[in-house]
Amino acid sequence: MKKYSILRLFFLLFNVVAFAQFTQNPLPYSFNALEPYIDAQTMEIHYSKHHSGYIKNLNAAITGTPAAKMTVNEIFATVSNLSPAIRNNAGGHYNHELFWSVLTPEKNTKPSKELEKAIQESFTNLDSLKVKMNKAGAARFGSGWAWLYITQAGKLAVCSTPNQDNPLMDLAENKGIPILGVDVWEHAYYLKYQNKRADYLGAIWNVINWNEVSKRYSDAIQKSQKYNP
Ligand code: MN3
Repeated sequence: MKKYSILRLFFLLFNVVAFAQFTQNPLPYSFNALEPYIDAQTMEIHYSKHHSGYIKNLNAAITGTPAAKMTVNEIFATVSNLSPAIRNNAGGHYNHELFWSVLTPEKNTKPSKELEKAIQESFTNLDSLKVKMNKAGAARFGSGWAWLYITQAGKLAVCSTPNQDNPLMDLAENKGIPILGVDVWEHAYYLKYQNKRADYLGAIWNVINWNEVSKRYSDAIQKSQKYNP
């Protein structure tokens, strides 16, 4: 009986190691931390239902396929050859991990000197960047994302993607490394803002974590310099 239990435990652990590919990081703040700009109920449903749903569906979609052994970046690099379920749910997982990290209840975070310089080069100033991001988010028909990303030429740019696509995907129209993403699916704002997506886009700048965006900028620039010496 005891031997049976040990075998059973081993089998269970094997299953966990072999099949639980992707997991959800804890939210770095409480559900109500971004009030009044993003309400607690939206955050709770968004994190606990939508994001966790993408992870569950992603793990189901990769099981028994070559993608089960890939990192999320490897999945994006070959996503045009993978199933729509893997594309949608890998994007859904990655995009939300990025989204939670670039939001914060901390007030007055600012772009680093390095990022500020890049913003001035590409957009003149931070306000023009916000206008451009808000336009990209408002113009996205249906569901999708607005992105601040680093192009393959190493410049900052703004784009939008449909559904759960992102600039890391091999099939993206605008390819690069995203450093700030704004979710414009209705589930991200509807409870508080209803049909007023532009109001949500205007409010979200109050809770952007510029420390994290600056860190992502610096990491991505170092990476792109490695590829383009
Ligand atoms: Mn979402």
